[in-house]
Amino acid sequence: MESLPFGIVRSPQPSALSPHVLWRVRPWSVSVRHPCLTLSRPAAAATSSSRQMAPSTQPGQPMSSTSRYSIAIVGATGAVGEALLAILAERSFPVGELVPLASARSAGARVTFGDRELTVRDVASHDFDGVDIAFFSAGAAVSREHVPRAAAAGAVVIDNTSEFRYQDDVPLVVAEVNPQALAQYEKRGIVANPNCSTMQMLVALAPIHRAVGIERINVATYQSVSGAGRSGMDELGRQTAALLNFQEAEPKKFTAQIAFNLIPQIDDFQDNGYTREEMKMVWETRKILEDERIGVNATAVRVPVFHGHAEAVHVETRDAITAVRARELLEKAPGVVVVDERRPGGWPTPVTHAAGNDGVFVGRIREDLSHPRGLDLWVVSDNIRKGAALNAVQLAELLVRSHL
Ligand code: NAP
Ligand code: 2RA
Repeated sequence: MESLPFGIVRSPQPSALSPHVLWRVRPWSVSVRHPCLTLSRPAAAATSSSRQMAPSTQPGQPMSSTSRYSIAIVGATGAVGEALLAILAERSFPVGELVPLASARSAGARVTFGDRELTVRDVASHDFDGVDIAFFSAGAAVSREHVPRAAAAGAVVIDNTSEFRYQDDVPLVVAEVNPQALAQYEKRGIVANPNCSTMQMLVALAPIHRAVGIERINVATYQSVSGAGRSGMDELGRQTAALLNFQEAEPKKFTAQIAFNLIPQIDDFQDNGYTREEMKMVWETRKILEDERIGVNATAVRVPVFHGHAEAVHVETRDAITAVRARELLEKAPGVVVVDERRPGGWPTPVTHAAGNDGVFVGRIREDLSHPRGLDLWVVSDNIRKGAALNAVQLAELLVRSHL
């Protein structure tokens, strides 16, 4: 049995459907939870620097705090929850007790935290009394119901869903961009984690905005199926296997076939013709950069990639900036890894750079031929790590360091 990239295994046994090759899908929801991390693939060009991203602690170094914190993770069996468990352990977050929570469906299941096996409990019957930090990553409806009672019980909630992001008394924080906003968590006991597509874009754009101001952002996203959770990954795997075996690819999770295809709709349509995923980039950019004047025009597209979102970003700045100056700023920016050589392979991709890594990778930096103050960038990052779990853990580190 030969392993191929991204969880597809090729069997030497001929198949009735395909006389030469039998393609099967590894059951990643069971045994390969994060395919990019477990399959052997060439080390990404990025690896040496991409893991050294955090503004608050260096990966692998223990945090200096002597206190231990009681942690709850709601959605611990999901794609983001699993990454939260892994990243808390990797970064030696000072965890005392850790309670993994999910729905009644998963109660009793086991998850791994470092060298510990923990039993998942049902959030509906969980009492948050005594929890210091609660990570919520189980969808907006679950947050709507359970975040207020977790906060009322005294936990500081770091919410990965869209439920509280647009509320004025809840800070929306990217660790490298607006850490100062975190102090506002005291108003409600809640901090919101931005959406993955906004997160990586703003890590890359904040240094340019600080230097010369950004007037307008025009962005097209190329978003991996893991952005839709485990069921998104399952659907791409299942459809790919089916099509390679000359079978039908029936869409269930997505609104059209995703294998070997692109879908120009993520989330629901709004009255203005944009999708909610696109409008999140408008609302969140303005809130995080504290600048209501910035124009954001987004087109969000789902692509048949397992891990890592990519974005073609075109900005119009207030003052002109050269590509050389922008590259200098980005090379010094926390969280950013510049991969920008004008040769084949001199740019980042989801597979070779982002998947399983912490950085926001920026390449194809160039001045826009069609606009006197235009700049183009290609921005790639792991949507589950920096786009969700890593930023949430960075916020917890900042809380512990300065607030708790
Ligand atoms: P996922 O893989 O589908 O996992 C969903 C998790 O939520 C599972 O642990 C599931 O537990 C739990 N859950 C579902 N319904 C529940 C209920 N009624 N009560 C308690 N727990 C329930 O999804 P995901 O990708 O991890 O995303 C989780 C959240 O993070 C979503 O709000 C998503 O928008 C947000 N987010 C995701 C990304 C990304 O790139 N994936 C990025 C940013 C933000 P069971 O095992 O019990 O079903
Ligand atoms: C997606 N941005 O990629 C979403 C995940 N929150 O679907």
